[in-house]
Amino acid sequence: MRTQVAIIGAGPAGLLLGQLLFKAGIDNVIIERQTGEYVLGRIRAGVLEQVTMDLLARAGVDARAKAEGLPHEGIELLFKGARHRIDLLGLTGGKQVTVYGQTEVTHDLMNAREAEGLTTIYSASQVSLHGFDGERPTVRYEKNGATHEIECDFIAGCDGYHGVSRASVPSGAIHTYEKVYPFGWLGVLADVPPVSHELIYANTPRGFALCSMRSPTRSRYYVQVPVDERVEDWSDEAFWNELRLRLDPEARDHLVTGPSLEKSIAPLRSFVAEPMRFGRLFLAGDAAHIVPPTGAKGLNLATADVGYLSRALEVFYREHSASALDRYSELCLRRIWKAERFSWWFTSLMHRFPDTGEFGQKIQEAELDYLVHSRAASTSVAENYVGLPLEDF
Ligand code: RFL
Ligand code: PHB
Repeated sequence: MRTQVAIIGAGPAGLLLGQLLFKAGIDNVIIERQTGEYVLGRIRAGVLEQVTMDLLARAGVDARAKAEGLPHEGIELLFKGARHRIDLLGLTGGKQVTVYGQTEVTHDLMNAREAEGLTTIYSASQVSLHGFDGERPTVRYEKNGATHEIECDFIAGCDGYHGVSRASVPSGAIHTYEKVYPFGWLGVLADVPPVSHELIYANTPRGFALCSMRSPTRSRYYVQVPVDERVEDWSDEAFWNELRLRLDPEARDHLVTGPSLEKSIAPLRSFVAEPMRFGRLFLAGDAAHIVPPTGAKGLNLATADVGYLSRALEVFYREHSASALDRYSELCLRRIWKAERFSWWFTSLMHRFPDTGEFGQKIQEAELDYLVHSRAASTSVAENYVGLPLEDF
């Protein structure tokens, strides 16, 4: 088989890239290790920046996100037992975010791809990348006992943190930066109405908590837990009890509990691989960088990367110029490092670390108190939370 762009991974980065390239008339094939059902079963991000909504619109897959997504004009910060609102809309001159689950984004992209009859190879094993340091890269994989090969012009490595793309780069050509946090998030999805109409990020002496949602009848809640905690040791009742202890009195009264539809623990990590390009292999999304989820940036960074990559490939095929491809890594990384900084800072401010102690708790509360009462500090949080603008090539 031959295509212009071979895309490794059918997560949001790979699927959105496929759709953006298709709209630009660029032929592409997606190779995914898992089944489509498995990909859809992963409960992950929930907050979309306007930049992501605009990219979904460019790809022609924003209809349901616009109709069913919940526009959020603010977020609430809870500390010392009281909630304080950050007015995203007012502080950013009209910007907001949309609450719409990653599962739904993936679903919409998969449906659009199927409707256009584009090729996605699911359940591909032993995926390997070859020749990307030259002009004729190839991707090999096994399926149903046979080995297949795809010839292409470019490979897009959209296969997440544990994928094969980054691992295929010679170690001397790549530099990685990493910070691992000594805690994780225990998350529960449940068909109960959200405790509040806006997201609540809570700093408490018992640790961080987050109240989020997927719809007016489906809630997503998280509590910070030690990194070695086992999900089997958390009954639904134990989760709801711990969450309740981290809320303010009003939210505690309003909290509706119910059986969990999903329960899992996600470790927290900051990670960046530089550069994001090796010859004709381009990394995008979690394959190149990870943020702790506190800033709601993981999915949004992945979509921004493929926004840049699709534009650069369009320039290549339309103008026979590699100038935009040559700037891809630099342009992505400038924005990525700012999101890394924001996610690290917000995580540090909101969580209890092993050495936080009484002094550290007081310092966090003082910073939060300053933040919600200073227009300058609140504006900085709001600007970063709604997402920084994309640059032009
Ligand atoms: P994905 O979604 O990981 O998709 C990568 C795809 O590549 C496939 N793959 C391979 N395919 C072929 N060959 C191989 N050798 C392959 N190896 C892997 C995988 O099966 C998968 O389908 O990366 P992408 O597209 O870059 O998207 C990034 C987002 O998924 C990610 O940034 C966010 O979901 C991060 N994240 C969260 N972000 C938030 O903003 N809020 C959250 O609450 C939140 N929760 C999470 C998360 C990430 C998690 N991970 C990575 C384990 C919770 C978890 C558990
Ligand atoms: C979610 O709804 O899963 C979610 C929302 C905001 C975050 C992280 C996760 O910062």
